[in-house]
Amino acid sequence: MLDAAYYADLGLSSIYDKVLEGRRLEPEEGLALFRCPDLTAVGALALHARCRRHGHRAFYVVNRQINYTNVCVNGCVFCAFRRDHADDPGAFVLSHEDILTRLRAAEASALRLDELHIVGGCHPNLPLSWFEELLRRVRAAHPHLPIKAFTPVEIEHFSRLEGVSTRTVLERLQQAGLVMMPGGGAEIFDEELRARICPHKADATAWLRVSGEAHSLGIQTNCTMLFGHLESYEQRVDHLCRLRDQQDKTGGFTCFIPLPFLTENSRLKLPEDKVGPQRGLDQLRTVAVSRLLLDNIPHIKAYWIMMGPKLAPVALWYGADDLDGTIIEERIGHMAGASSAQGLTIHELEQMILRSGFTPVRRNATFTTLSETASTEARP
Ligand code: V47
Repeated sequence: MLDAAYYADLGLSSIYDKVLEGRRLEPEEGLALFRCPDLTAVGALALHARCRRHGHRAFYVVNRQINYTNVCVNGCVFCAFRRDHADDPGAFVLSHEDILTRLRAAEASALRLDELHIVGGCHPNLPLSWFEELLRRVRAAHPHLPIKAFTPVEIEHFSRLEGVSTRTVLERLQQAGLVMMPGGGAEIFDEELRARICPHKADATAWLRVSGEAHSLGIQTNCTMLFGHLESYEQRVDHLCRLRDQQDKTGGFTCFIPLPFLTENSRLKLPEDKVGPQRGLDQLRTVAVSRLLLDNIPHIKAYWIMMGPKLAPVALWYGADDLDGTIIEERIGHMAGASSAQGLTIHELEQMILRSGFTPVRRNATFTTLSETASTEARP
């Protein structure tokens, strides 16, 4: 498939050369990849870049997600998870005890967890001390368990509520046990579109600044892009390049997760041409272009909850190297119509990876390798 003459016919000669030599692509080249009529040609380049970094290894994590509340002051138009007020139907806030009970049950059934992923809405009156105490109690009860918690949007919200800097918030949470931050809330950085879909949320500058502050404190973070809604290819490329620029400066992004927009129960209605079966192909293409443009971010996640358990492993052939994990309970995607299960077993995740021709690697929250299962199946 990696035939120079074929890429020349597609008008992608310089991209082909750069990918094979491991050189950086320009934004216009990212755009050309989004517009290329042959998705498999784009995928083959992304596979090359992915295998250069990770060979045929594919990562997963034994984790538990906890959403502590869905009450949120941001009112993002696309979000089906949020409730605007604490007394709205379906609104919830978990107590510390609820969270610890869920964790105990998860550890009892899932052997040993290697990541606890905690995120929630921006609640109008949970003070920073509530989160510090939560982290301390989790750390006391589960000292081995790496805690990945709070997006840059939540950090910015805690800082505004508390009247202290985002840096101080990060330092206090780090003291209490935070080791890693998830990448949610980035949505799409373009200011004009952000003003339409999430006008009250921390803006692009704040999101990137908080990520950089976390990196400077030694907290690794992830990053995301919500796509497949109203954004153009130009806005996707702009988003990816802003992440790449930030990474050049502060270097702490570990994994990028492209999140395909799920439409159910959302107030954001899509035009006719944006819905339909071609969306799966667009997801594979977006994974591939992300792998090719984000030359300085080590991992690309095909999040099986949002992409679905059939398409996510296919994305391993299009540049992704991680599928996320066992999860156990997920709300954000499921309230927006995700038809995937709530969780997968270790066996199911490993089989998914093996059947796709890759070698499963169990990792923890910060992507430290814990164990590798030898592949028994022939690779296509
Ligand atoms: O911030 C909200 C997105 C994110 C919808 O860092 C939606 O390892 C699709 O960020 N359709 C939360 N997406 C999930 C997230 C995440 C998940 C797994 C791992 C990591 C990580 C991060 O989900 C939100 C928002 O960008 N989202 N609504 C929707 N209807």
